[in-house]
Amino acid sequence: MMFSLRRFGLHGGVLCIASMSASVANAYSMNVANCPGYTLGSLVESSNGLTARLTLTGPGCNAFGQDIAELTIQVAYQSSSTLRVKIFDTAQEQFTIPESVIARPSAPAESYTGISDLVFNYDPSPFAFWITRRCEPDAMPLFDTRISSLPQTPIAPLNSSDPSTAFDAFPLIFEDQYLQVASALPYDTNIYGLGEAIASSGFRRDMGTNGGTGTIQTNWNRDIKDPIDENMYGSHPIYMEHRFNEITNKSTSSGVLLLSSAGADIFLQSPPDSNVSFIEYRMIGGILDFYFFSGPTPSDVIAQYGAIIGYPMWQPVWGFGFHLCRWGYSSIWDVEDVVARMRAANIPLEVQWTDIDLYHAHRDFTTDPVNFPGDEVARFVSELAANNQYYIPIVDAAIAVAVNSTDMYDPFTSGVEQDVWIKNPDGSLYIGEVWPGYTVFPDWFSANVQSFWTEALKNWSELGVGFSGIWLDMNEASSFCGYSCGTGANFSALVPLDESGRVLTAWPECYNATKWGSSGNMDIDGVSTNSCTTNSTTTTTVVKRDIAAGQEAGFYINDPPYKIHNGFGPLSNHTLATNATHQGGYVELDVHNMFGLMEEKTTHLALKELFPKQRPFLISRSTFPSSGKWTGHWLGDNYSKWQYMYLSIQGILQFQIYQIPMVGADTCGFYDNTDEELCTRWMQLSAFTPFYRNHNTLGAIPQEPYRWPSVAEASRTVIAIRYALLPYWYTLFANASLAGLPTVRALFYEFPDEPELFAIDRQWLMGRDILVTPVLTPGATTVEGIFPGRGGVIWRDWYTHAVVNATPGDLTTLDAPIGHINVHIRDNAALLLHHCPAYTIAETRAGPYALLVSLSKTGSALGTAYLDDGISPPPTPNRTVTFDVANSVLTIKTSGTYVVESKLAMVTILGAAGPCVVTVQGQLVSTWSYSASAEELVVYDLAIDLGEDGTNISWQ
Ligand code: MIG
Repeated sequence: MMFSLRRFGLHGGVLCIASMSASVANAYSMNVANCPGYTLGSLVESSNGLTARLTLTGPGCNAFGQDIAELTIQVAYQSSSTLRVKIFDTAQEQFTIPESVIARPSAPAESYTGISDLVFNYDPSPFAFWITRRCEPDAMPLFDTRISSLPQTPIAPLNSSDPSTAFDAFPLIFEDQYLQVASALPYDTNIYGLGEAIASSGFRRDMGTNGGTGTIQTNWNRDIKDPIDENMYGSHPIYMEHRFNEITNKSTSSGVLLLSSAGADIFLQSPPDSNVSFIEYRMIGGILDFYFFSGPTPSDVIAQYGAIIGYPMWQPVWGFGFHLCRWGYSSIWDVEDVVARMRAANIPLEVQWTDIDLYHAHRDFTTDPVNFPGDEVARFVSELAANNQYYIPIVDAAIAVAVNSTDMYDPFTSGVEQDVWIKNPDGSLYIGEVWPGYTVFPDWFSANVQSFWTEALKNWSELGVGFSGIWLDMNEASSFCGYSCGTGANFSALVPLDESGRVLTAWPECYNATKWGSSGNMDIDGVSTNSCTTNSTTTTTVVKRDIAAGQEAGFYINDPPYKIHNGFGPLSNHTLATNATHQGGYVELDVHNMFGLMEEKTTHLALKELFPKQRPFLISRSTFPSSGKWTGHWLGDNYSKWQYMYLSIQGILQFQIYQIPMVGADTCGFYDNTDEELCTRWMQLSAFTPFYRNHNTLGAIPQEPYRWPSVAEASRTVIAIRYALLPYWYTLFANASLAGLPTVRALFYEFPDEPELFAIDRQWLMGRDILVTPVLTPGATTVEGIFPGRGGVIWRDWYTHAVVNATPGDLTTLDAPIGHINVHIRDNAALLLHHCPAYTIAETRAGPYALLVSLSKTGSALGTAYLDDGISPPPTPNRTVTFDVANSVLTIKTSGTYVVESKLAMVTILGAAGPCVVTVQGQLVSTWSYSASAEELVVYDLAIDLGEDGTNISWQ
């Protein structure tokens, strides 16, 4: 902590109301070509790696800060798959993420030196390092900072008005306000991750090849309606590389985490006339703390990353139900009516949410006395609970400042007493502005914040707001005014913002409001008639700024010399200012990107304390590495556009890499009005994503799924499929929490040697076995999809069980009328299902199970199900059931202590030859049927106890 106190002392007296700018010109050279690099010395090897000194080789270049002369490098073999390279200033004055915020595994007891998959190699002077695979010492390294000595054509700026995107040299730079490191990569290799991003290039990041402009990924969390190719709510400096060898036709994946909360630009580029691509990190603070993961499969890389930052939290099983929300419910009775209409339409509703409409004067932890009176909210929530339904309210990050002495607002005043608010450098309260007017912000580093926050949630709950989970919003953190605009202000002069009169009039692409009116209704009962083409690409461009803008002498806390490509320009815009000050001597500049993470952790721990027998449920907007330990995530403020429905897929895939698997989009779209067809398709798509919530903005037409018959019908169908698949989802999530494995997978994760899959982001796999091919365009009655496995895999239709006649390695056209989403089952699979999907998850779970087996060409299948009570925080009694099919015999193995009440009632075997006899536990049974056309054997009226080991069913 001493490092940040230094800054506190140096800059503590400056209270910035407006952006400081242009005081000292030319304080820094802005030229990286003269940077001398470092020389390695004093190397000491240990059983787990090495430590050495890095000394600046010549006079500092002071490119965008002051060069730090003495560095320490520590190399540690963390496990056979994971290698850490940490380079920090020997004096330890630079900000370093405390273990209290992100705990990491301690050094292993055994030594992996000499046996680990990865090898650290280095040149002492100029110091450079590269990471190779032990078994492939001569292959191009996975990471290689010798790029500075590679012959390069200088790369012109990506944008001529923005010299900060020029690359003419790649020295290692370690300054107080600027760190730079670059690695060569194979030309046009496949890179995924580095978000949070909505990339116009798709899930696979743009390397600046094939006409692409390359990627500038900026990490500076901000509250912004889902932008394309700009920084947004969260920061995740982790990427996965999937490297394809064109000679062997084999692929291997690896991963790189640079664990830093500093504001950063990360570039992916390919110099013209060069045969390499590269990644360059430019960070405005912190240290270099790299973790390298050896894979070799994509799922391995993701799991290895999880082992470092922590596996995702266990979800309560009801979290997989359908969630409904909007901003703009007028009262609790309005919400109650929505719940009743869902039931009347027989569309399952598991969790009803409310937005800030609930609040009194937009203040957290209150209820509006007129429209959402506490006792009525309490009654509403208890009625939901009586029906096995749940309730989630929103919590905004900012807390209103009481406006005068008669204004009783306990969360603010008790927060003052307990000293939990973020401060200005002079120690006064930092006061920004959000929905309720002037606000303070919790300091998650403060000593009392945990007890304060737990108490606030507890009081709210006692007021009648009986929440089962919490929705965290505005935690980038969002503030609508510049700097501490409320310091010294007249508090009563700023009233809560009111947007209640807002009416949105924009529509999805191709919606014809003249023809169809302002209800979103269309003439599509069963068949889409809305044929048109969409080429509307809503793109936004980063405002490029000159790197020499706004200099200050010494340490520039308000305006760091290197200008990252923040979409809002100056770092303090629309958020807490970089000079906002935390307990422990931390400054916002260093910890900004962790505000959301720290709020998630605090809220999660509060919920655990309030409800010790229940798994917390959280959904949050701003995330950082390790957020998945505490929360799930929704993809933020998208638009009711076909384009954004497509883009939601890459978001869901990305967050699997980030170890936040519980993720989903605002279904039917948030901003602007949706329409019947888009909402139908989106309700279908999201049913096969982890977090399934329909959410809508203030002033847009209602979009609850009962509003249109076609949407209602499609929703009933897909929710029933989702609830049937719940044991499968649940097992995938258990494997995420136990071993870090991704729940949703890009196709190439399972078929890594098929390059035609590397850019596929219009389809995905649920786990290993379920392939989803949604319609993403209006007016469609068919959809094209690829069936991976190049003909070696049998894919069967979920609905008909028919084998797909797929074109190996290429697109196949499938029927997709409006009420239908294509779902296919992989072969060699055994899926435990709920036999009777019901209105709620509790009722569904109380019913019997079914087993769906899809045999391989050789008649085999294998599947596992993880079962527990779905509520209690692990460790809790659980059971693992394995279904193994070979030689026309299904054997069920089971272990664990959890008692499964529901019986297995039906077994369906796809791909079975027509049998003469069927036996259960060796006894002949007559309760079976066989369809030769579908090669489908169904054994019914079973009552198999999943707690009994060794049950078998055979057919001969
Ligand atoms: O400034 O609470 O992303 O889901 O409906 C907007 C109102 C604040 C932003 C969230 C959105 C939510 C909205 N919030």
